[in-house]
Amino acid sequence: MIAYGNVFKRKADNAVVLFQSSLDTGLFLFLSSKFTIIPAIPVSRREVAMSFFPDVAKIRYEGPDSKNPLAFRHYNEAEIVEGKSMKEHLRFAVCYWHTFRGMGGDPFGPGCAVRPWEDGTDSVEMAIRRVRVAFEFLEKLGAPFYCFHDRDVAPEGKSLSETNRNLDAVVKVLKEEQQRTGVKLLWGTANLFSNPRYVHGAATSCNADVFAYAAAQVKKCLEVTKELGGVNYVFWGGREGYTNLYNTDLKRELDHLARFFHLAVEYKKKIGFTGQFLIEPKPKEPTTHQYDFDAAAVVAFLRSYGLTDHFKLNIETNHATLAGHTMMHELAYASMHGLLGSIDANRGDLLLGWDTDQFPTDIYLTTQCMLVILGQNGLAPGGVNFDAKVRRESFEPIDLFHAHIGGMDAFALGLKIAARMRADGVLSGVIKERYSSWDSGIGAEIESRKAGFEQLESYMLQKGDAARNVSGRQELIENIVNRYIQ
Ligand code: XLS
Ligand code: NI
Ligand code: NI
Repeated sequence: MIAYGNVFKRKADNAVVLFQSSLDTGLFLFLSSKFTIIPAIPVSRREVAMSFFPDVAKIRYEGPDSKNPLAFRHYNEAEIVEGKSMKEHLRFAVCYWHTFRGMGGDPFGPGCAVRPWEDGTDSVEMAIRRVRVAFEFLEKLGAPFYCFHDRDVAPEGKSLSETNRNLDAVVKVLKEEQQRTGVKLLWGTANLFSNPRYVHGAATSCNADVFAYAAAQVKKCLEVTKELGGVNYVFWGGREGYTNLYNTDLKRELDHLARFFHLAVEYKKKIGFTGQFLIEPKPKEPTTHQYDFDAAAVVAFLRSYGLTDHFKLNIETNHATLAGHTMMHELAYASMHGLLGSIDANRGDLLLGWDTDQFPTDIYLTTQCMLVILGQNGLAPGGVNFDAKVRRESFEPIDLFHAHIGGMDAFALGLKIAARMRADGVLSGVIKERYSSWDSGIGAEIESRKAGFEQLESYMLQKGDAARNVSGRQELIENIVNRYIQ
């Protein structure tokens, strides 16, 4: 027997009613006269019975006035902004590690998250069930992408070959679920930091065997990412860095890191993987001096080692702030080099000094992100990945929905605000005016390389002094920005 969905809206007052089991035809016909059926997708008895989030229906857009906590107020995936749908602009991804593996453990206590589907093991069977959980979540949320580390999705075995077999078994199910739901892989990545073998780093380890193991792991992860149609591949240098220079050969470690990336590029070409390679900067944690400190350090590294044609950057908010920058600065810096590829959307806590990976809710932040992203005509093939976790105190499964709905809405609102500001030319006008001395006269001559030191000296000797400066009007501009943020 097939029931047509398990969510109904009462015609009389529009109240949403959930039916958690399948219905027989008589009852179904009776209900149809009293209720509007929300999802028109047939749901088989088996799927309804297997639901891991039985109290949550597909999250829908209800508009800014909605008070339904399980609805979008701003993310309307089909809505067109600057000629593209919100879905295409934002390319939202859910991360596997925090959302499906995070249990809320911290240095002071174990995880306390309630996840009824977990059986407490790290078995392949559990990993496969978790894939079903993940895809039910993704489907109900309406996020078009997900991201994973190899070790999030499948457990490590006793040897590399057993580990690879475990991964293959889970990848088969991931593929099946991708096909069933249409959800795609934004990026895959290898976890080169959790296992004790990576204590001194992976590509930058003092132990050459560890470099070899990391290479084998990335090789496999590239194959798997290709198999799943991943459109990017991320390198986050988890333990690539150092704590003490007395025992560290800085130059040798950085040369090894570059060698590792060149080998990855070679292998990517060899297997015909067409996804974009991304490096994710982070300044501290776990090591004191992370090599990929910030966007500027990564750009300089890529340039020094001839890698700029093969890599872009995946910029994360909380990493930007740990580096003493704003997210907007990091995005703009990567973007001006043509190297902004994707973002890890989250936020830190102003009062805490570590990577708290909270969900983004600040509209100034999301507006600033979207100003840079729209300014470079989008992120594709990259996207907006929520590398974010619910607080330890938010331990129920429903909190995962609240967190993602809030993050998606914050970005959708930021997108709308940024587009309105761009349509009115508020900031572009300010910047154009501020730099107008470069558009003609001596400014244009400097930019077009017509004027050297001698010409500049005679120009100034003749003029006597520089033209007077004008106010930067910072406060006025902030007030104007505030008119848009509502
Ligand atoms: C950790 C990083 C990590 C990367 C993927 O701080 O953000 O989650 O995004 O390895
Ligand atoms: Ni982080
Ligand atoms: Ni990240």
